[in-house]
Amino acid sequence: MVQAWYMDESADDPRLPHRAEPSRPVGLEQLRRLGVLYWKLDADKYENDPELEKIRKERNYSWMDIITICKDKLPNYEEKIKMFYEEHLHLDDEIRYVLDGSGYFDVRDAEDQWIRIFMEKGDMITLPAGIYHRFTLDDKNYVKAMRLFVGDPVWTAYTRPADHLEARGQYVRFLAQTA
Ligand code: KMT
Ligand code: NI
Repeated sequence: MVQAWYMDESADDPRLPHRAEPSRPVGLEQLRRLGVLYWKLDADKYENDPELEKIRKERNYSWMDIITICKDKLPNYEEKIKMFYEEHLHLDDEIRYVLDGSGYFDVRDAEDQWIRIFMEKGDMITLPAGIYHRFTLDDKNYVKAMRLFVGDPVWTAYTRPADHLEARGQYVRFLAQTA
């Protein structure tokens, strides 16, 4: 199942796990209350997978591409890695399906604490519009992921603070409702 936990406060290398001690694991239900959706799929079948097709159809994830994040394959690697790890939000859902390798998505909970979600081959996630989040590779420095989108992709990231945006206001109201 999903591997997620509250982070420690250490300013050490972000690519380390940063598990709080004593450990505070986070489950699917807690993620769901933050609007974060998670699926486990068979990534070996991603090119022809009825389960993936069902999710895409039900949630209108019509657009997709595949990104490989590693030093030798991603243009402007250092700059992009830095941007991914800056706390930000988007006006639309961020949907990722890890096909190979691994990394961490960090999301803020309702009390503004960081939850770290370990994403490896077969893990698919949707981060809701308006949630503050960030991404980092782990110590293996490699991930290949499908990026999905409802309609035509908009990649604009709004660095925190972005509380004036309507997408943020909507998300904060969603949090209050599910609390
Ligand atoms: C993003 O927007 O943070 C990315 O696309 C990088 C992570 S993809 C596993
Ligand atoms: Ni993002």
